Amino acid sequence: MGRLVVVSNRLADPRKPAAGGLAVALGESLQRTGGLWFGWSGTIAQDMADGEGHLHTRSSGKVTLATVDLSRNDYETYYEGYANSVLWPVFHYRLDLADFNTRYLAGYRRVNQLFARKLKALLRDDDTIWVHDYHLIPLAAELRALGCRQRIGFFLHIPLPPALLIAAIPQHDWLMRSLFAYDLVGLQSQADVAHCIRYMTTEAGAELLPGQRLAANHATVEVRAFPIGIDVQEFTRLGQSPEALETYENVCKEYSRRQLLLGIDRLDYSKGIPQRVRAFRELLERYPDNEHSATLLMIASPSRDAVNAYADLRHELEGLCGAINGNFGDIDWMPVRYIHRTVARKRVPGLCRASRVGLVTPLRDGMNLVAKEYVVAQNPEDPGVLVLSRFAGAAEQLKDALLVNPYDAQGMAESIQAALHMPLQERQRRHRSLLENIARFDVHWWRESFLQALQSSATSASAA
Ligand code: ADQ
Repeated sequence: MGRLVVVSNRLADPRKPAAGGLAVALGESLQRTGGLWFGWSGTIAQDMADGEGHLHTRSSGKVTLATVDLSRNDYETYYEGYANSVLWPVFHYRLDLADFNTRYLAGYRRVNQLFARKLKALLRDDDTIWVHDYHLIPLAAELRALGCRQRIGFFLHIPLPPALLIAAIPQHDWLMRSLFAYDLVGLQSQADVAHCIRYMTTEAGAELLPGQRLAANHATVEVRAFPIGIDVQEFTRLGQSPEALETYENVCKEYSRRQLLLGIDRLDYSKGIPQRVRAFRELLERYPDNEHSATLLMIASPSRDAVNAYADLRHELEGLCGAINGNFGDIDWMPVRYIHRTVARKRVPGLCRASRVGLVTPLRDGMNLVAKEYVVAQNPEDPGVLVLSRFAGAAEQLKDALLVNPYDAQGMAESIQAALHMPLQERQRRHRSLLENIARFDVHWWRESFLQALQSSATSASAA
């Protein structure tokens, strides 16, 4: 394999200490091949015309980081608009929250064309290109239109919904057909793959060939599931850091008379946070033995504040938490502790380990890495219990979690009660089995299996 080129909306310097598992894993392949990571700089240039994008390059070890700026209009239409007000809600099954403004599509196409133009100038013939996520679905098609023949793979980090939901997007035909410009399309789960195949065969007139390859318009593309994992060793090391140990001890001391339930997410409507709080209220109502004991610690990091649906969510959550504390709380017991902030990454393992129950209950999620982090952070001798939404991609792998339906407050309350009373032996058995799966299918497995499949994909797009 020649150089690896990674393209994503935002990039992270893989050598910075704050880099997460994904950045580190991609960084390893980039270092090995002297690769290039390309994306948006994060800067909105005030006086720039649309689609101009000044290119910045810098080195981090053997890796080149190349970024472009966006104009304010491009940022609003491509990023806030088409990516986060059309694709994000629809792909998370929320047609009600989608805003199909035609200006957004123009911005999305313009920025994908800008990325293609800027990237093409940096490419070598034997590069392998790996494009990430919903911001850049048509990027390969734009690169092919400029004459690029390199192998190009795509990985979608969010779910792919059923065909009829995709069909609600006014430009779905153009959007989904652009996937045929890739050699390989990677999705998080088998359910997503089934949705993709169904869409392509019913809506795009594609033929399903052996080896999960789809053919249409003289092009073929392979579609496969590559469930993303975490860097188990890195997260275990993080759990031994002074910050993680200090957090663990402080939280254990602070809540020594309580049973702690932890929710940690980006504040996003896909994460099912209000539904989780309602299930917790149901728990307190139905099972009074939890009074003065069960305490829900919810840490939600600020996210996409400028998009309206997110401000509504914030208000709903503040009202719900306030009402529970008012109705159920006592002078010495606040049932819900809601914190609207990002905690330092090194504190996450300590928080997970100190919690008796990990509540990971999204309404829909591509994978959900918090579920895996929670399991890895546990003490194997006395592990906490993972309560996991069956609608997270992770549920396909983590069958020994307590799987719940986040829309069913009563059912969820029953599962939380079961988690709080689960005998030690059962907790240990479930934890062992979950950990085995998470360690086997870690982020390195994910990266290697995707890149190997991309190398061996023999489709028409790069061979034409
Ligand atoms: P996200 O929706 O961002 O990612 P997720 O997989 O849950 O979601 O990962 C979030 C990461 O941020 C975790 O590492 C977690 O520890 C951290 N985090 C979350 N809230 C935090 C907080 N308040 N403070 C500190 N850290 C916090 C998208 C898709 C997912 C998919 C990933 C990876 O939506 O479905 O799993 O990409 O492909």
